[in-house]
Amino acid sequence: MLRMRSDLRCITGKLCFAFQQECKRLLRRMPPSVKDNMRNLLLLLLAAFGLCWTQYKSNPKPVRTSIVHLFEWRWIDIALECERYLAPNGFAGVQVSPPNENLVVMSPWRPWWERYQPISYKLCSRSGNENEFRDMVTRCNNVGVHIYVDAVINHMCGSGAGSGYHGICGSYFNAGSRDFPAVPYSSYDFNDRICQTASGDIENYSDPIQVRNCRLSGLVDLTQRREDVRSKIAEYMNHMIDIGVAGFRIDASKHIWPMDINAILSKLNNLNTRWFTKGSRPFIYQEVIDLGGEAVRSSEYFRNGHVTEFKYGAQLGTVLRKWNGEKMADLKSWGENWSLMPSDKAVVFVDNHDNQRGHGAGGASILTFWNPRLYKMAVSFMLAHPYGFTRIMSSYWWPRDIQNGKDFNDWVGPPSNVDGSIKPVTINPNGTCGNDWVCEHRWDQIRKMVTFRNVVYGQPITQWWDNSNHQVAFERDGKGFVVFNNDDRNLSAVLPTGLPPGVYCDIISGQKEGSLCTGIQIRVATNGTAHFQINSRAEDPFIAIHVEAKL
Ligand code: AAO
Repeated sequence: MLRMRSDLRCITGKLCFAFQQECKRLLRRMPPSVKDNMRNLLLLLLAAFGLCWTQYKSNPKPVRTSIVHLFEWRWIDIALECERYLAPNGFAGVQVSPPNENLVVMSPWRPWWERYQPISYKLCSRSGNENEFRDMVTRCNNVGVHIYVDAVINHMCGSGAGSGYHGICGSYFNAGSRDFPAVPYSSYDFNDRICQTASGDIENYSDPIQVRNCRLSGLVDLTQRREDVRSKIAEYMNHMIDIGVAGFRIDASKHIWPMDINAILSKLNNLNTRWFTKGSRPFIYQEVIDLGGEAVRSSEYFRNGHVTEFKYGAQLGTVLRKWNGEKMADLKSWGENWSLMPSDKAVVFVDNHDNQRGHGAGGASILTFWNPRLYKMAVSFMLAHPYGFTRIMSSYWWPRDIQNGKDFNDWVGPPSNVDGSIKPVTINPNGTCGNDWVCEHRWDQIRKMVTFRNVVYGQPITQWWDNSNHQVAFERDGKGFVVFNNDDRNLSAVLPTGLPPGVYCDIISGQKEGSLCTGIQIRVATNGTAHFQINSRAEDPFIAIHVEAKL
């Protein structure tokens, strides 16, 4: 019954919307010679359907549409960031680094990747202890920013990690005999008897069986087919759900059979009703790298939830770098037509913690903070475009040492003190971060495009313009308009914006402060057109306006 009603609302909503669009189109094209009463009649109908549209609009409350990965941040810093920055700027949530106890790696010295080698499911890591984790979840939820945990459940530590009390919180393990008493797991819980490769590692990605049953980079591989393994994993995840987390990134999902993930998910509790409506399920996004050409496909995981779309950053990077003759104008069909997965399944990002330093996949086209001008454009395009669920990367600085295309410092961990503890994220008077934290999410343009995405949420692209080259512009139906100039020539064009007439403040060069604009002002004429000028050498060669930045 409920479902029927919501389908009906959806269909009616879509009809209203289509009718409104048609009226708008007719009005735009109507020659002045047409009698006034005809115009009036259409305006009346438009107003009536405007009412019906408002009634069926899905999200009357301000929406929050993007999450940020605060890579390697301490829980106490994330709690502060939720309160002082993420909530006021409309961020939906935070992806946090793996919170469970991991192997302490001393050589190389305390690499970031030690956190992807679990020793136990105690909430105890370089980011903080369980009390600090609870405090972070509570304080972030209290201001409407939700926590998404990076769940490393495919494996435990590397098979060569030896034995001893080297878990970061002192738990004992023996990697050789597959003994992890702090969970507990024993040799029966691992895939060693099932994997068929000579080395025991994944040797060939075109064989889906070994991709799931053998070790990824030597990491001892759990058998999620076993009931006790499923239960231990679910117990770990439920512990965090009960504390108040909203969902999970499932690390290395490609290496777990989709049906085993499904079985684990079916054991998960509903979200904590202190913050979430009764019956809410955790938001799940699975890390599956599918750039095409391999045996394992993203689509195998859709029934479990969302999936990371790695083609997104790789292809967007190629376009913005103008490689292979690709142009921004080609982005007119951006989305499924570029053989990306269905939008409602995709978690999208320009870069992630792996491919920003040459791990994982994506290749050289990936844009990162090291190339700030193009990076800001890429992230802003992602936030302006309706495709996918958006995740923003927030990094720390490290001393890159690139020789023949490889970064020999790709292992360097977060800013830390001599004892290995992570340094606090300090905030400079101008709002940027100190102590070598890059904080891309605090870059002005990115912050304001997060707001843009919230304002235009649910609105399709209704006008697209390009110069057949690297200049493009598009409207998010009546709510916002963006123009990008990645060309070698200046842009000067009068474009139909579809926005109500008035003066708008460009949120990239400045912002609306009261009735004033600190940046470029864009005047939308009564026929909806506006004149845009963007110098090809501008540091930020793009303009964005939306209805909440109207003066
Ligand atoms: C560390 C050491 C290792 C050591 C190991 C055990 O670095 O030398 O053997 O400990 O002692 C992270 C680090 C690893 C680290 C690990 C554990 O990245 O270096 O190993 O922690 O500490 C695959 C997986 C994907 C995974 C990615 C890194 O499919 O799930 O590798 N990402 C996640 C995390 C990541 C983490 C782990 C998983 C493990 O995000 O941070 O590892 O928990 C192909 C496949 C991909 C595959 C890549 C890389 O990609 O498609 O599935 O990702 O190879 O192996 C073209 C192709 C593209 C291909 C790519 C590279 O682009 O189109 O498909 O080339 O060949």
